[in-house]
Amino acid sequence: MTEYDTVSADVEHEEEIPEDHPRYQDLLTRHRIEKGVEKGITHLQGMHAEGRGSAFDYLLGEATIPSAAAAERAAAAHLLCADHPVLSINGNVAALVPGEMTALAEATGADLEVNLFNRTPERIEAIADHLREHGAEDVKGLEADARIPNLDHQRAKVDADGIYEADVVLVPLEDGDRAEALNEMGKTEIVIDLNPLSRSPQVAEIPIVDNIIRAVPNMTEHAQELADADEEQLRAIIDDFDRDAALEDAEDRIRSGV
Ligand code: PTJ
Repeated sequence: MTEYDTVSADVEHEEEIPEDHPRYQDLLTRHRIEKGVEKGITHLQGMHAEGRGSAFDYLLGEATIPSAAAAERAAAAHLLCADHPVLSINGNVAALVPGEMTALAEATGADLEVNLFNRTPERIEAIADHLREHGAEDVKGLEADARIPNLDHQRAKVDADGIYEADVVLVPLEDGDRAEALNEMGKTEIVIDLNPLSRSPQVAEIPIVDNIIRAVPNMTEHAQELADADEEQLRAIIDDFDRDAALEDAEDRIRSGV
């Protein structure tokens, strides 16, 4: 199949997308976001976010570049070392990688917490149900009994025994203000974002410039492989990772196309 062969716009099930299509991952991603909007999980703004991400991914060659692979390993090590790791879920994350986030939570002992930019009780419930349908047992974010300081009302709502007290938080596809506010709370932030210039990866201790549909399974694989590693080995992986070099490398790849 060539890049110019088309796939019907009204694909009902993702299995109908041919895996040998050269833009398979992009078509799959778009399809999942559309389904997410239809199910009331993903906000319409999530489509714009996806379009932006897709453009960066195209320029990165739709592949995990080596600096992102190193970030994914360091992120897995951080989650394994943490006292209380939490994986934050928004409408795009829930639509794209519900089962994969559940598997990562299981491999690292992390909690899953729904935390939305455009928060409504209906979306929170729909996302929690969707995660449960994909194997999640305990989903946080419904209590919303604590607030992230210095952030306006809806976006600041978190669970007191979840993101609020977490030491390491994975915040994928996040808006910059919230990432900065979490950073100011002193949390170790792991950010997945295809735009290396976005404020979220810029403030993260571990910025992962990769498509979330590749990044999360990669992190789970690392976590499974490192399950028996001791703290010293995990800290060595974390210390070896250079966040500034990784951000620079991703930007170079996007600008140069090499
Ligand atoms: O579900 P809600 O209400 O919490 O809203 C979620 C969105 C994503 C709409 C909201 O957080 C938002 O508007 O985010 P931004 O500011 O558009 O940022 C999203 C970032 O994610 C952008 O920098 C995109 O490049 C990046 N991105 C989009 N899709 C992917 C991605 N990064 C990795 N993988 C993707 N598939």
